[in-house]
Amino acid sequence: MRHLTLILALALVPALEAEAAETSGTVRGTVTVTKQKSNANAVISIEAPGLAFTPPAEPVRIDQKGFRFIPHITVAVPGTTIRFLNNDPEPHNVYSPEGRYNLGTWPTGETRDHVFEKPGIFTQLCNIHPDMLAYVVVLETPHFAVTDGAGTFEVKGVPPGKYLLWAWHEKKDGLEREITVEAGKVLDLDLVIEK
Ligand SMILES: [Cu+2]
Repeated sequence: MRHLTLILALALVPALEAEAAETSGTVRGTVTVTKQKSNANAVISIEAPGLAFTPPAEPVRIDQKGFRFIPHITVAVPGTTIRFLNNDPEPHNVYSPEGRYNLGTWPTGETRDHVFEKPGIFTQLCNIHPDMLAYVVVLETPHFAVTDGAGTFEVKGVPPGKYLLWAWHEKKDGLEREITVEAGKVLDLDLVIEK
C-alpha cells in the first residue's frame, strides 16, 4: 500500500508542473540603451493596478566594497528592508536626497538597515566618497528584472492579462509600452531606450 501511494505521488508531479506552467506567461527580451557603453542595469517593471506583492522576509543586501555599492541597481517592493554592509577598510555613509534619510557613518564589518516603504527611484550616496552611487528602485509589482551585461532580461510567472511595461535606465527617462501576457506563452520584446 505504501508503494502504491509513492507511485501515485510521483505520477502527480509532472502533471502539477505542467498545470503551473500553463497558468502564467513569460516576458523576456533585450534592451538597447542608446549612447551608453552598456545595456546592463536597465530596470524592467511589469505593472497593473492592484497587483499583490510581498517584501522578502530577510533583508536584501547592498555591499559597500572597493568604494562602490554592489549591486549598482536594486529593485524592491514597498516594505523591503535593505541592509548596507561596510566591506571596506574605511568608514562609509549612506544618504538619499529623494528618500530624505541619512543612515550615519559606520566602520568595517557593520551594517545599517533601511526600510523602503514607498515606491520611487532612490539614489544611494556616501558623503565620504562622492563617487559612490547606487539606486534602489521600489516598484509596486512582483514582476520585474534588471538587464544583464548583454541587455537581456526574463520575467517568469506573470499571470495572463494586460500590463504596462516600464523600462528605465539611470541616464534616461525610460519608455512605456502596453503588453498582453498569455498563459503558457513567451512574449519576446526588443526594447530601445532612447530618451
Ligand atoms: Cu563611502
